[in-house]
Amino acid sequence: MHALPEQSTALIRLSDYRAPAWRVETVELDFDLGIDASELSARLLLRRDPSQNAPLRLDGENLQLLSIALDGRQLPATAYRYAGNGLEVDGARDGSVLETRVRLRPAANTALEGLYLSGSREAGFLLTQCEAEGFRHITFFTDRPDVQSRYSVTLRADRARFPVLLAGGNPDGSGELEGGRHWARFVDPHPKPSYLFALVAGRLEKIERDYVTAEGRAVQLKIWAEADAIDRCHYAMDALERSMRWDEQAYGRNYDLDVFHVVATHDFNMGAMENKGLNIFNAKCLLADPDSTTDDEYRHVEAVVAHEYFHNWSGNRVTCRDWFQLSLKEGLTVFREQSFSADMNSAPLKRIEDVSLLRRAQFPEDAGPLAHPVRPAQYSEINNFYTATVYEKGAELVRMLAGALGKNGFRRGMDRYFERNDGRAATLENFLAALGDANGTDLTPYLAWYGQAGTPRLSARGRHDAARHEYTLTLAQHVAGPESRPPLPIPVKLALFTHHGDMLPLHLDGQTSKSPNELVVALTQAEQDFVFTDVVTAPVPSLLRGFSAPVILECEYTPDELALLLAHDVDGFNRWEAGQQLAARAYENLRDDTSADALHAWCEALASLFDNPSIDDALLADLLTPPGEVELAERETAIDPQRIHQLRQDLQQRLAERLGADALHRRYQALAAHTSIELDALSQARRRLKRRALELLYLLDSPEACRLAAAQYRSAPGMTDRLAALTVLVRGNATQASAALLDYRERYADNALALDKWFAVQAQLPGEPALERVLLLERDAAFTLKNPNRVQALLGAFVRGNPSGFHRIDGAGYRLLAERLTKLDTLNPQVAARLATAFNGWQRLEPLRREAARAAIVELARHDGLSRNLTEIIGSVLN
Ligand code: 0A1
Ligand code: ZN
Repeated sequence: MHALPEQSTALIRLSDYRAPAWRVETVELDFDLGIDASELSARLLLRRDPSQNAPLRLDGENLQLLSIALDGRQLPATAYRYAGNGLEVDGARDGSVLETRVRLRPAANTALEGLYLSGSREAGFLLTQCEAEGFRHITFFTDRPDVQSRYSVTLRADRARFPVLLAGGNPDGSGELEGGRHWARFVDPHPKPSYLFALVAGRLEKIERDYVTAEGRAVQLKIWAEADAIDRCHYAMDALERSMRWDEQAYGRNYDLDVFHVVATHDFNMGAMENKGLNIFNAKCLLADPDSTTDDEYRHVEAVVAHEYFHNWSGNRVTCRDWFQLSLKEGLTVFREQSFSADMNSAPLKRIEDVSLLRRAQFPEDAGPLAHPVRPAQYSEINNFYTATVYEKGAELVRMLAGALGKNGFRRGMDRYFERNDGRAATLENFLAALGDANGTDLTPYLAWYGQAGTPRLSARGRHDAARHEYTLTLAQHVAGPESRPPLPIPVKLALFTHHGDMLPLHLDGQTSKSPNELVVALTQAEQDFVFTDVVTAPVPSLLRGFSAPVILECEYTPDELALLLAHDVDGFNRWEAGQQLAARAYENLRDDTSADALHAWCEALASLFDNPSIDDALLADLLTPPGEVELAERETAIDPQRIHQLRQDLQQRLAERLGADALHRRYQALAAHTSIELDALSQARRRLKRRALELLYLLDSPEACRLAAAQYRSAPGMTDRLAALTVLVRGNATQASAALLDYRERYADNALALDKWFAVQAQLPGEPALERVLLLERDAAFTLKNPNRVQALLGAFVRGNPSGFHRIDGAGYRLLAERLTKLDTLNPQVAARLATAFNGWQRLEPLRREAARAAIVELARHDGLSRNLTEIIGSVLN
């Protein structure tokens, strides 16, 4: 019997949470694997909550039910009902055993949720993706994270076609079967929720390493990939080992199985997945080699490997009670991953990267119709809530808690959290309680952060009393929304500078600070004064150092004050931040045609930093980069993305003029003399600044910059330099661009990840020509809507990474997106829904574009049969 998928758009509410009426104590799964059809027998030992009198109801979607038995007896059709997305069974008791057999169709599964085929029918392999609700596409189950069960899994398959058989847990035997088939069994000693189940079967190669945990457990680390990719797994193996050691040292967390598998696939909806003992990675987050991977991508691989590994404790050993608590594992794990990356690389650069991402991805989300709290109160489709808010803002909230407790206090709190909740499904309240209890403090005021959407604004005003030598800092907070909201606790890390750029010792009543020049004040009310004594002359405050809270700071600095901080702040992040604020003001000078005081101050400050040998090359590259187009748009009301692009170009041109073609040229040549492909910080920094110098030079002398770029393209020792050169040529519409593109297309014809970059670079052609190029590229033999990475590379780069190209005034960009979404949605609803979020913010466009966008979205919404995923996004966006 086939059940039709039910496209219910009913809302699931946090306030409706009930403990499960039925649990599954043990699960035995027995798979007969095949590409077109796989069959699965499941044996569930059921436990009933005696306080609830509910009939047995299990989740199940798109399952072809072959047989069903309860306590050893086949059930007649009258004893169960399978309709829509659930199976109801009569007569089940506490301790009953339910046995079902179902047939699955992996090769026909284009949604990449449940059991599916990666790659071709002939050469590809089978794998599963279960978070959040994929397990119900595999078998009937209580598919919710607060049901934790012990799994034994047996896989059977043809040995020649599926030589490698993997599932989570420890190996528990394997052997031959008749007819060229074989089997392997896995037992996971740790009870787990169904979303952490995984299997992989096919032709895969591996690299291995032995690892001994701090507690003395011998673990085999195995990374698996298809034959053509296995040589690109060594960097991930090193990153994995670093992550494991770091988690032992930083959090005292050890790995807890005998084997740890990691598998790379080219067909994956997200970045990677932390399945217990069997992590599965989108190849773009795992594979790396100098010829096809940029420096930024290397760091990303390291971060994602760490993220998935860290989930073994923050997510797997302690999981979420329900999906509203998603940030409990995601925000926490992103924070842990960020701390790890900061330790492995440069901490200030990492902070700049993270805050840039927050502003580019999360602030716009929080400012538009898709805004939701870090802990949403309701959803229709949970897959739509793997958002920048849950991940990135969630990490910022953990960072504030960690800051409030201090290094040792936070570690104490985390120890308490793991100890109390190990093996359990927890809530954000449990998290705050553990952190607070271990430190004798009440952190519940922070819950307010989890419950409200929107980016708070923090306004700061300083007043100096020359007679009393007092400096009063008035801080106030404001969030758009219901007036009755309680104030949030906002930690503001600050320092005071003299006009000579020296830090002042701080004297604030009742506050002690470890460092005499820096302290954290906590704003807990709507408005508060902080009075500093012994301040002889009016200081320049450096506020929110290290971005101590995820807010928008409003402070009336003069351009000279920002320039002072840009020149002297010792906090690398705040130095950059002062530069960003100043650049935004310089941008406004150009936009509004007002006095060029900020523009002048920005250019002068950067010109002197450009000649300052004590500044790290990578930081300098970041300082020389103004806020991106998306961030600049956030400051406007009637957004014209093409004008923003042009103004930002003008702004950079002014900077380039101030630095001068000769100086840029010299700096470029000096950096180009280093040709190492090493990944050490210095080499990466040089490549970054070299790229920036070339981009700025292009704005002054495009023929010369294109000549240098073409030469750099040809002689590049690695992908960072090659892609940087290609980007300059393509964006600059250089005559050398087509030869370089042709060369690249051929060179990487068999390297999907490198080819993705070829699509993305062209999709980001500025302005009107981008759309034509996208249409052309869609006809390339390598383009397909079936592969999420390829869709992301072409359509994603166009609609999200290219505002001036996508937001055409004739609305053609919007119509293209709407049209492609209807096709994509029939193949892969998750990917379609994510792409559709590019419509977010259309209400703030200038009137012509606004109307064109609205018309395209309304037309899209009229389509019949859209998925629940896409329906929810369109519905919210139109609101
Ligand atoms: N938990 C993963 C993210 C993830 C979520 C959903 C997926 O399939 C729809 C896949 C991965 C992480 O945070 O890494
Ligand atoms: Zn995660």
